[in-house]
Amino acid sequence: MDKIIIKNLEVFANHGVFPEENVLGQKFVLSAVLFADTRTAGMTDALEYSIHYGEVSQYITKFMQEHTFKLIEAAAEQLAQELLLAFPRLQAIRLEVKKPWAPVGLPLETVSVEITRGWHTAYIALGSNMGDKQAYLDGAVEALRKTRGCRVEAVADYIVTEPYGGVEQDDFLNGALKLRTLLTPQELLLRLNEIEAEAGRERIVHWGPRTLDLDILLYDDAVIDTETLTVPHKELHLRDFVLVPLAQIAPHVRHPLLGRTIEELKMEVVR
Ligand code: PH2
Ligand code: MG
Ligand code: MG
Repeated sequence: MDKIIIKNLEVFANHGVFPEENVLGQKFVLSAVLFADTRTAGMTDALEYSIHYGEVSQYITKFMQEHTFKLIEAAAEQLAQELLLAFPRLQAIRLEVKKPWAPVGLPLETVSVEITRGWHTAYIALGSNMGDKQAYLDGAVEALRKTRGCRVEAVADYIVTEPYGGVEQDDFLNGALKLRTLLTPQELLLRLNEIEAEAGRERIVHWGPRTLDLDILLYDDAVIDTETLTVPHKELHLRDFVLVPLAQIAPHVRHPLLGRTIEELKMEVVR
């Protein structure tokens, strides 16, 4: 991807673990690589299609002056997040925070942290088979819209489906949505669990009736297998109640392990 680069912006600020640092202040030097598509700006010569590096520099300066963190890790993390939220064309950022006068008592040139953060694309499955099913699904979409660092970009039509998996229970209402997010997969999972809990979700019978079920189907091209999280979702390719809504919003997206598109997977399951 294209880059806009800000190199060695000096800011006098008060971050540090030692109380003296918070009072006296010192010099910080920041560099940022802004990942964004500059093609349209390049072809039209119009700033509105790009990111104003002057505004970003001002934003960085103000942010560093107005906050006091102990760690440069925290300064970098919070600043990267704020920039990604404030500049819509910014896809990702590599941010370096240097502290050349770090009070270590030794003649080092500088210390620094460098992080890369950015927007990710996740697809979430929604399901409910208790109470006001539509209200539970709508509530989940709304809760994600309001979550900091989450942007709901598409919501598939809900469909009524028969229970799958052998447990005798009421029909489901199922759906899927596309999310742009700054959260890591684990953070996203915790947020989804919170939203389920707020909807009164109780885990009594495995695969049993539920007010609200939110599952991560895909997260970029990530392949994750931990105790608490498996991505892509283990049964994504077997379930028509997932593939039908997902194919409506992501027909050409490819399953990172099976190498088939969602539309292809759907055609194999829905006959
Ligand atoms: N979810 C399950 C088990 N069975 N059946 C349908 N139709 N829809 C679901 O969302 C569903 C299910 C476990 O997550
Ligand atoms: Mg589920
Ligand atoms: Mg679940």
